[in-house]
Amino acid sequence: FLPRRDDLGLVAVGFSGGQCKAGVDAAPMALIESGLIDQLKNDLDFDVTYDGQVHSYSEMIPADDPDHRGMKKPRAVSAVTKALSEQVYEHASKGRFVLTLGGDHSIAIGSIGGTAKAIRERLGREIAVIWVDAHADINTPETSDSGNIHGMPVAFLAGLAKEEREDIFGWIQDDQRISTKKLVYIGLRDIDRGEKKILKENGIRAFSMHDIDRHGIGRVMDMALGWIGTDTPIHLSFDIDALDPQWAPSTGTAVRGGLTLREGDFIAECVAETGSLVALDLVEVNPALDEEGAYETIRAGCSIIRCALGDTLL
Ligand code: 6HN
Ligand code: MN
Ligand code: MN
Ligand code: MN
Repeated sequence: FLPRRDDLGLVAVGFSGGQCKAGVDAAPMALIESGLIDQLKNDLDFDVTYDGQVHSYSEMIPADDPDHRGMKKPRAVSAVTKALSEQVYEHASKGRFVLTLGGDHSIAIGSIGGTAKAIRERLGREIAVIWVDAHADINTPETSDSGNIHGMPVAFLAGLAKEEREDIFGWIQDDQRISTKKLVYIGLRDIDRGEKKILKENGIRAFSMHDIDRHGIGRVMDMALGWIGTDTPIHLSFDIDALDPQWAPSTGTAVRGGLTLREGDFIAECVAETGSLVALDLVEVNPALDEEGAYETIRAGCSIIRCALGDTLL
């Protein structure tokens, strides 16, 4: 069921509306300017299908976008993720591996929605999602303290949050949704009260930094991949703030006590080893924050992408 080993669709999304800090929209260009596409083509031998654009989908964003159920910029995030889901679907339904460069983490509504639908149609299979992050991003509009939608994508994808209005995520259909049973978190260390309750009530498998300290990253990856099971198509959504700020300082919601650079790469390598990875998001790099650290943060992002694509495996 795997995408052809050498065929990769790249989608660059310069969107920051899921949170309040400017600059995260500049990440795709920064990653590309650091040489990412050449690495994919020359070092990893991929055929890269890329339209050469960083999409902001600004033409889709309504001028008037008042808060709704406490959500900030709900129509903007909804319109952007809908357009992105169609682009990702296009690539995935043609059998391409899809790499989405964010942007803040709200864009995963589009990238994962598009992958889930394409894999269902093409293979009749439900995807698993590995969410690597300091945060669980599973707030509903009602449990969120911030109203920032980058803290909610998993709730919308899993159907824990729903909205009737077509212009505010009402477009999300069942075939774009994911199962909480096939969702695994790695790296958590800053979870809101309401999110803890949601994780518990839904029996969601989560490996926090505490679990990584206790068992080591090797055992944690065995357990995480064991939970998903073999032969399940995997979408890996990697928030750069999973890494410790020592390695990735340029991000909007940095939390100390995170993964080392090697642990981040190791997670990506283990997922690559399964041979089941169908799509990858790299999100929340913000080169405008901690500017001295931006180069290191971008380098860490590129490294994770290469590792997830099997570059470092023998
Ligand atoms: N991210 N839990 C906090 C919130 O605002 O809901 C932080 C979310 C961070 C989201 O890092 O992708
Ligand atoms: Mn996140
Ligand atoms: Mn995060
Ligand atoms: Mn918090």
